[in-house]
Amino acid sequence: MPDIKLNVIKPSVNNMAARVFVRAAGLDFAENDVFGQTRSPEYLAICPAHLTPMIETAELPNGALWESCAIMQYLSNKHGLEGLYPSSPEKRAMIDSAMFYLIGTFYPYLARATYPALNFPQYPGEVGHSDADPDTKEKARKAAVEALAEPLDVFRTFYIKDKRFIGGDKPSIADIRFAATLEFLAVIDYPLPAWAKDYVAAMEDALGQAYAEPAADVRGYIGYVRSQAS
Ligand SMILES: N[C@@H](CCC(=O)N[C@@H](CS)C(=O)NCC(=O)O)C(=O)O
Repeated sequence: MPDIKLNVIKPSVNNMAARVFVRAAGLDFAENDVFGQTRSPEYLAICPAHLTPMIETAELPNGALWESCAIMQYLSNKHGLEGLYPSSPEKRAMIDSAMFYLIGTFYPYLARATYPALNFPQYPGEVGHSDADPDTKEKARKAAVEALAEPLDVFRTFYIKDKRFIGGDKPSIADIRFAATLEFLAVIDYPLPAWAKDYVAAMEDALGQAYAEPAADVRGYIGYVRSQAS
């Protein structure tokens, strides 16, 4: 029986991050597809936040852990994955900062910009979740698309800078989280700058099947929603 049970929803980039990570790290895992089951009494009993990705292991105090970045940090710590999550305080600080910046600033704009096209429910607190009229929601969505460019460029100018990846020559867990996130922008035909396209290609090149297999599920879903919309 594998060490790690990873509960996933395959079209999601939050899940893609964890799915790429366990493959890239060569961990012993089993994926459990919980599409449509995250609000069942059984799932809620384990994960009251009804979120994926979520790992289950008896070694954790409450038996479960969610939040993609926390999962990658925990498993890196547990298995001593120095390459993906270096223990040098300075290198680690940059990786942590990039992940917090992504989750706290970049992703909320990206979710507001893309979730309507993906047919995903909005993040809590988003205008899409409120009783605002459709025009107001569309205005907020367009404003989020506009707002994406600035934090996106921060990844280039600050976190990646003159290196290949946030992690340096090799991808780190922050790179896995960032590259996976960029995948969703295809659903709105976001004009990804050349550097970002090259970056995703470099990630795919560096990680091979570990990246390609989970990415295919996200890209397949985007292809499906786009075919339904046209
Ligand atoms: N910040 C979280 C976001 C997780 C998240 O939003 N998961 C969604 C899929 S994209 C989910 O599992 N939703 C199911 C539900 O709320 O019932 C992470 O990075 O893991």
